[in-house]
Amino acid sequence: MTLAEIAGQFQTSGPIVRIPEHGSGHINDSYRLVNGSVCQPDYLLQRVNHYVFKDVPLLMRNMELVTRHIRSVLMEQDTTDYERKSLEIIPTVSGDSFFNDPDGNFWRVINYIPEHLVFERASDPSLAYEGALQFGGFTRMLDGLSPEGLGDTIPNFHNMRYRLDNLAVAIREDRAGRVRLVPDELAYVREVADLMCTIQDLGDKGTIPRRVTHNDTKISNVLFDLDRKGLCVIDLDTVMPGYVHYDFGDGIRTFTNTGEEDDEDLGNISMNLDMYREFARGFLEATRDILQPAEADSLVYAGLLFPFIMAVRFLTDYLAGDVYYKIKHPDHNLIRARAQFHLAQDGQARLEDCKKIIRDLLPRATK
Ligand code: GN1
Ligand code: MG
Repeated sequence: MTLAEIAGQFQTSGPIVRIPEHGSGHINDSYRLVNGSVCQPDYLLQRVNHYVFKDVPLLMRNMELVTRHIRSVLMEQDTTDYERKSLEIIPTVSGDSFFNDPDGNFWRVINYIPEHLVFERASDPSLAYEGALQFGGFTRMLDGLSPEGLGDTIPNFHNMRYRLDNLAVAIREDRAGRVRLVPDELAYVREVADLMCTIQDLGDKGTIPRRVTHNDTKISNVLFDLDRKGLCVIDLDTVMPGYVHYDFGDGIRTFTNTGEEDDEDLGNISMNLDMYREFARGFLEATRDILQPAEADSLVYAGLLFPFIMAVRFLTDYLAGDVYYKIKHPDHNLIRARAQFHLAQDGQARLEDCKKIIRDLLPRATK
């Protein structure tokens, strides 16, 4: 089927005149459905990667629950422009949330939010604050939705022990013959593995509560308006039960990094504490009064965990022969892994400063 035929399966209004590719995700393919009628909206058509997301119907059910809940919260708050501030699933002509094509691909259409900006890197602290308000607001709005109603779109997605086990399998199998190329990286993993399981262990013991979490709170998953104010959180594929640390942590990983996620020059990479402070300030402004003391007290470890877990995942994919992430060149996953390990190390070096930043932002009772 052509893209135009697939787009025709959905309840869009107005003639779709162009379908250019859209965005920079590592997993799904996205296209903008450009409306020929100026008074009708554009849409976003996405093919959901069913190699990564094994249960797309479950994923779409989660997405329906979450988008509906967020819209109802925004409407209660009397937000006039809730359409620009939330995602909406556009149903197929038969009323389903996705379309299954004859080749077995899964497609969905969502609203396209016009006049937005996307950033791959935070260029000033106000972006970190604005982005954090969005992700913190997401946590806050979903505080009223029970995580037990959602399924795991990717089981154990941010379970550090599971990711370490997967790395161990990739090392044992050595499918791409690359294990000999990464002795330093593997030594670092062994050295810090226990520290990086801090959040997982608190969760396993029941010390921190499960919540509905986004699980991909990178800066490029916030839309900003043309005045660089946060508008909306996007990319809800990995919304599932988790810990607040997952969302705080991936935000810290991407908003504070002075380099690129895949920077070859490790000298460019560090954790910028001004960004850290502003991200933490925005996130805690939105979540301060819903967080439990045990969550607040352990939040700082999330900033280490996320660069590290991403590095472990990139490294595992490198050793397995690049089967998961889209890559631009053969060493891409290795370069990503090295960059993220470097950021984790920098976070370790700044841990005491980060603790102080968070302590100063919390109300006295949880200090
Ligand atoms: C993937 O597809 P994208 O870019 O939204 C990944 C995230 C990683 C991210 C790294 C389902 O997200 O976990 O943080 O790449 N998503 C999945 O940039 O694995
Ligand atoms: Mg994503």
